[in-house]
Amino acid sequence: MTDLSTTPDAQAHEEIDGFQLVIDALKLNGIDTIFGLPGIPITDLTRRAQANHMRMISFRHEQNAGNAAAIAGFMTQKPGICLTVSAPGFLNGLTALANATTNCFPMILISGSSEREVVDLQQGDYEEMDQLAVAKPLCKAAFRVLHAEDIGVGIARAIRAAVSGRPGGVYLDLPAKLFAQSIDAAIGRNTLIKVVDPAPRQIPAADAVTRALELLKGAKRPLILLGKGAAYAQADDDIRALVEKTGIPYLPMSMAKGLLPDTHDQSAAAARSYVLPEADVVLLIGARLNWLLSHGKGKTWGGKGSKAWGGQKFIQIDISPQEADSNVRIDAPVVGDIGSCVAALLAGIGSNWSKPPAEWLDSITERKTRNVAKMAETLAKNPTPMNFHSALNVVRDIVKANPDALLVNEGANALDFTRSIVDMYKPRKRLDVGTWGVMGIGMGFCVAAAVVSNEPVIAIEGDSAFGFSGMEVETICRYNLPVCIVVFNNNGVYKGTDVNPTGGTDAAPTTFVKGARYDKIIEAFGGVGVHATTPEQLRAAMEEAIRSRQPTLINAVIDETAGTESGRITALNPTSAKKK
Ligand code: OXT
Ligand code: ADP
Ligand code: MG
Repeated sequence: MTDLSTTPDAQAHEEIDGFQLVIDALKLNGIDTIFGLPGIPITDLTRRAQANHMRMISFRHEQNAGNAAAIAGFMTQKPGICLTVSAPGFLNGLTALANATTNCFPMILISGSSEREVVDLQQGDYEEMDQLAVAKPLCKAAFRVLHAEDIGVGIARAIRAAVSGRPGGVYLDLPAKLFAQSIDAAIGRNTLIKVVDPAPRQIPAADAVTRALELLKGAKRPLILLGKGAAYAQADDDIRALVEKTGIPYLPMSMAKGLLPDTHDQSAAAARSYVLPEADVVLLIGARLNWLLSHGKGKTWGGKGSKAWGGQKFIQIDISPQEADSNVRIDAPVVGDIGSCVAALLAGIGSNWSKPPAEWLDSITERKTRNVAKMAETLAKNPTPMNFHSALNVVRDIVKANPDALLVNEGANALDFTRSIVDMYKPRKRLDVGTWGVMGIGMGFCVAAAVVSNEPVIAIEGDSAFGFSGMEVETICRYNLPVCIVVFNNNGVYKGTDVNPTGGTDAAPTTFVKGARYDKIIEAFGGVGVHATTPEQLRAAMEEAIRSRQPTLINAVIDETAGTESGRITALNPTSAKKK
């Protein structure tokens, strides 16, 4: 290209193109990382993002880039950006966008798209698809930008939609023609918007706070439930103060583990099935009464039938005013951001709040002690082959010794046992399958966790779960990320023992190649592969992975008979009503 910038005329007409405006708009808003996969029409955008000192993390499949963006959003409260090509690339990213929206993670999926005129007349363009229409029902908001002058507004709207109120996924459609448009540089730069206060605080109404405190004060068996909204809110000190000043026992949902250390005296996690039905007043902080909490009713909550109310009164802190009453009556909704709501409750509590009755606390301690002792006994066993417990006993120690490390976790048994066995010590360190129980978040989450935090990342992966995103071990090696993947290899989905009932040669649907060596996969890309058949080997390999910060994959051989169908959620498997 001829450099005309020295001539006075060219100076007067300095131009800026759509590529640069997108990059400048993101950077202006403090976004410094893009997770994506190049191709028409966004290849140059990926190159130029890198040339402009953005971190451009290139994946092998868009779904993993999308999952990375989503969890980066959860960790940072800034929208994670996923960049894809049109139609198939967009669709690959869309699953992650929908999952982000379901989990209330802020994320923006930016996809290039084909020529509007051709797409709208369905004339068969390259990768033709009306992406905006497809995305709309699956995300919080969707926008398209047609003119370079509107890029600033488009990105500002996407950022606000992703992080304000209940966070979620946003789709931004950028047609191929937009990137090449050039406009006067000064005018173009002037169109960019630095979003002021993108997630404004939402102060709860004073009467809502009073109502909640009245209810809590009258409780004989109060319980606090912390959800991943509480972890997202980054109001860690106030949440801890609220728990400690009231003396109320609390239960962390999976991704809220570590908000207070799991070893905290007031944690009732080890007495979950006792406290849920017994509690009389439950304070929900950033947790929905969805399937993970049995919809707030039924036997889990002491109800007489599967849908019967257990008699609890609920206080619910949530930023979404529509969340209350979605499953059972909420007697005291407190609508606002968690930071403001918890601060308001704390102010109302003052210094002479009476702790819950000793009878309630003692009965919880008794159950906890019993369950913890039972667990310790199981963990101390050393069977051959390893089972979930003997392997997780090692992981538990390693996480304890490295409380800043992030723990990514997916699978069924590999998920459920890890959740209850491995204690977390710090907020937002446990990243898992979330609201959908989705498989495939593993390697995307690992990449983002390492890129965002620069801390070591440990992934505990069922062998099935790992398969959904396994090719990203190349990405992990390429960026030399400090990720230690442990594949709990029990030869299948849930377990490896099913057989084809016909006696035919096809494998049973839940089983994989027996004795597979997942460790060999990472060796292909220069990472460290370890085959571990004993807790000692597993411990040595994990310690070395954390010390060296080398990408590592440990194939941990687990007894193929040890798992349960669907892990802890066996009851959700439909069984035929047909009489045999
Ligand atoms: O109180 P009780 O006595 O009940 O005891 C509880 C606690 O009190 C106690 N506890 C403790 N005891 C002692 N000490 C401590 N510290 C302690 N802490 C707790 O332990 C128990 C259990 O506690 P928990 O877990 O808190 O309680 P509970 O009752 O389990 O809680 C209920 C739930 C619902 C909140 C909880 O179970 C939960 O969060 N569950 C999430 C479940 C989930 O999301 N599962 C993943 C989905 S399963 C299935 O869908 C799979 N698929 C299909 C598929 C999916 N998902 N996605 C896609 C895209 N395609 C397909 C597939 C393919 S899983 C899967 C792969 C599986 O195979 P893998 O090879 O990957 O994995 P393996 O199974 O390992 O082979
Ligand atoms: P879990 O699965 O851990 O129970 P959920 O995803 O069901 O958690 O619930 C998270 C809730 O937190 C959502 O209802 C969401 O609206 C809410 N939330 C997220 N961020 C905030 C925030 N900053 N302030 C208030 N509520 C929030
Ligand atoms: Mg398995």
